[in-house]
Amino acid sequence: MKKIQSTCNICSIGCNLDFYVEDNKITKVSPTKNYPVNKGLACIKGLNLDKEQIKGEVTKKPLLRDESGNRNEIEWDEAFELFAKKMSDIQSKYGTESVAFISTGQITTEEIALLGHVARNFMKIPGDGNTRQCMATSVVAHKQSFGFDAPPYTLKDAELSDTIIFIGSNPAIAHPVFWARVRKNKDAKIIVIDPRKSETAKYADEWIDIKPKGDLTLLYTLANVLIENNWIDKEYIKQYSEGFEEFKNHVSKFTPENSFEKIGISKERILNLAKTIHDGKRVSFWWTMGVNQSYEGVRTAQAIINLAVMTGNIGRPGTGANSLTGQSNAMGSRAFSNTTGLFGGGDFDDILRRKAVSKALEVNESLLATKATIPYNVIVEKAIAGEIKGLWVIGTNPRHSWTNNSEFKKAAENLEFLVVQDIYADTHTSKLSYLFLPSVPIIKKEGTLINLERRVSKVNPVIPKEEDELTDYEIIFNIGKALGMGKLLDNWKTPKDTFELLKKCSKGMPCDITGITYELLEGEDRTGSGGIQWPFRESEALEEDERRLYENGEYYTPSKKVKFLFGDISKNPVAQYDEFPYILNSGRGSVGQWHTSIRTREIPDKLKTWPEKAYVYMNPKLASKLKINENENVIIESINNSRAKFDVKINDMVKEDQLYAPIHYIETNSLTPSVYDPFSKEPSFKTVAIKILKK
Ligand SMILES: Nc1nc2c(c(=O)[nH]1)N[C@H]1C(S)=C(S)[C@@H](COP(=O)(O)OP(=O)(O)OC[C@H]3O[C@@H](n4cnc5c(=O)[nH]c(N)nc54)[C@H](O)[C@@H]3O)O[C@H]1N2
Ligand SMILES: Nc1nc2c(c(=O)[nH]1)N[C@H]1C(S)=C(S)[C@@H](COP(=O)(O)OP(=O)(O)OC[C@H]3O[C@@H](n4cnc5c(=O)[nH]c(N)nc54)[C@H](O)[C@@H]3O)O[C@H]1N2
Ligand code: SF4
Ligand SMILES: [Mo]
Repeated sequence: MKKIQSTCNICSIGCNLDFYVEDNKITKVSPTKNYPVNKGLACIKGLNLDKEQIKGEVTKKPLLRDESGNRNEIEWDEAFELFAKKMSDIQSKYGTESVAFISTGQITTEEIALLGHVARNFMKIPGDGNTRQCMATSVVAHKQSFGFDAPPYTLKDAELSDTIIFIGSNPAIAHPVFWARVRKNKDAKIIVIDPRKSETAKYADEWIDIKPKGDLTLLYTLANVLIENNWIDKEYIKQYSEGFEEFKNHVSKFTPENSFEKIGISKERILNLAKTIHDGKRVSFWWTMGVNQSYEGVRTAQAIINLAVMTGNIGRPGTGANSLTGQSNAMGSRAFSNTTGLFGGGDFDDILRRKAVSKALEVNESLLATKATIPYNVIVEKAIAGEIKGLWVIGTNPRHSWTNNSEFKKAAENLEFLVVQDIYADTHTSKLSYLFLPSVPIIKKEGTLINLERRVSKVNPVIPKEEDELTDYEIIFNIGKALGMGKLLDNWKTPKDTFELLKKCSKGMPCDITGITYELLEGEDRTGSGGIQWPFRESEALEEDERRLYENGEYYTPSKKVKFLFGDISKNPVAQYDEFPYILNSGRGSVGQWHTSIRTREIPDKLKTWPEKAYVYMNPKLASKLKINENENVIIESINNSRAKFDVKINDMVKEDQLYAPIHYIETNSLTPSVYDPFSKEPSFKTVAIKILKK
């Protein structure tokens, strides 16, 4: 029996798992004991990675739709030729940018980068990722405030904090292994800011039951109270930040008294919370989708950064303004996808970076993409308008997960050529495809993933591929060949080749990985096989398993100072009013459920604890007012004018005027709006006005 260590590619924690293999079959999966991230822990999803693909439609050869609408297997070579011909024909007929892709944070960094090379450099097409629905807000907030998309923390900071504040974050469900580490820190005070009494809020010392989207007002009010009481770190502000005076002036109008209506938190509780932050010696702030998925997400994330900076809670053990990522490789896609920045970071019009990247890739500068992509929402809008005619979807299921999801259906139906590349042929999106390209799952792949604390870790093939099976890497490579890339693929033959190219691209950047090699990551010694956080430069020695950024107070802005950024409070474009009197909130349902429920199928039935059908949580008082019984099926209509049916689960985790719908059912996103943050273009999924109709 062989033991092979590899990285879980489901959530952003990036646990390592030991796979025991006999006769090319996985006999057992257990969490790697000495891996610094999970230290012998794992969740139900990772532990069932061996059950991949038991349920659901799987093919080894591509599927092509015929005139009567049936899908038939074709040979791989035929599929690559067809892809190249169709996409090139569309581009010559309607223009280069009439073709686009939508990718994912759930494949390896090498695959993401090769896609960036083939599609963005060579095809010159726009392409975005599902990370737009998720991390775009943090990315923009980091870039503007810190000067680079570089989250400050290492996971150990949660163990070292004396005060831990979660804002719009439910790690008990969404980041279970991290949550287990948080809970080990018995001395810390845990505060949860969430309109809903989430599983995390239930456990916390204090639940700040804020009104939905009251966060920006609350954070500005807290900043004002801290300033007025002189509970700030003047020395840190002076030495390491800029824009504080303007910020101070801006927040001076946010008093506990006049904020009450917007946030529903009393003056006493606000003062208490400010005092708790002041009293804490090591305060860490952690935010996730309750912040990012908002029409004012970027400014809210920056308000969290401002609080950490002004109280000196950044760059020290146990502190930080820390954005938790969701998918296994969102961080890889952020640094190396060639969609919103060059490989390794830097704007497309940055002359020096263009030179460095073209040199690293050994290509002419004119090959590099010349501008950032149009965002996801614009790709969908352009497909609906008929300006985009060809779309390549990889490792994501937008027919289910995109906001106002019938818009994606409209887009798909309007396309001349929809290609879907997934490990399952029967996702809602795969089923819409004209050409379906099957890829193998992570257990048959090689490459790297980057977790939420910037840790690069190795994915190793656990069992071999069978005949006709291809990895995403091989599929994308062969598409490049069929498109006629020729010599432009010479340096990209294997994932390892690509990793070496990315290292060169990252040289001198904040995400420098020049010191990392596959060999080091695979090494038996503790350091390398524990994954390595970026930055890790050539000839650097790895002394610590856990490293945080900004310890010397230097940031990546031109002045090296962190910026105080802020803005006015906006009105929720889809706020509740008489006709739509309730709010629909949405997010994760349970530890075992994953997004669009495709991979949730991999968990054995006996372990499934969640309902089959779409449901909402409703407060007992509202249920009694509307005379709705447990498990009654109701129709919910949203401000979109869309309707969907949900079973009602009566539960006091939600307030009387709010419902909560897990995202794992396609119904939920039929109700969410086409509303976005103005800077990040991330959908404002979480707060939409609805009404409830009894059947
Ligand atoms: N089991 C499981 N784990 C997952 C995932 C999964 O699908 N299943 N998905 C992964 C991914 S990609 C991501 S991005 C993460 C997401 O991780 P989280 O963001 O932690 O999860 P969510 O449930 O989306 O939302 C978190 C909380 O935001 C709250 N919220 C809603 N509106 C507001 C508001 O206006 N203000 C505040 N303060 N809070 C609000 C919700 O009530 C919810 O409790 O999870 C990752 N982990
Ligand atoms: N209302 C509402 N909507 C939301 C959210 C919310 O909080 N509220 N959260 C949003 C967030 S944060 C996210 S990240 C998105 C997630 O939304 P999606 O990305 O659409 O969700 P998944 O179900 O993870 O889809 C991933 C797909 O990739 C496939 N896949 C897995 N491994 C591989 C592989 O190795 N190769 C290939 N080619 N395919 C693979 C899976 O089979 C699956 O079909 O949903 C967003 N939608
Ligand atoms: S916590 Fe995340 S990375 Fe760890 S086993 Fe579960 S899904 Fe995989
Ligand atoms: Mo996400």
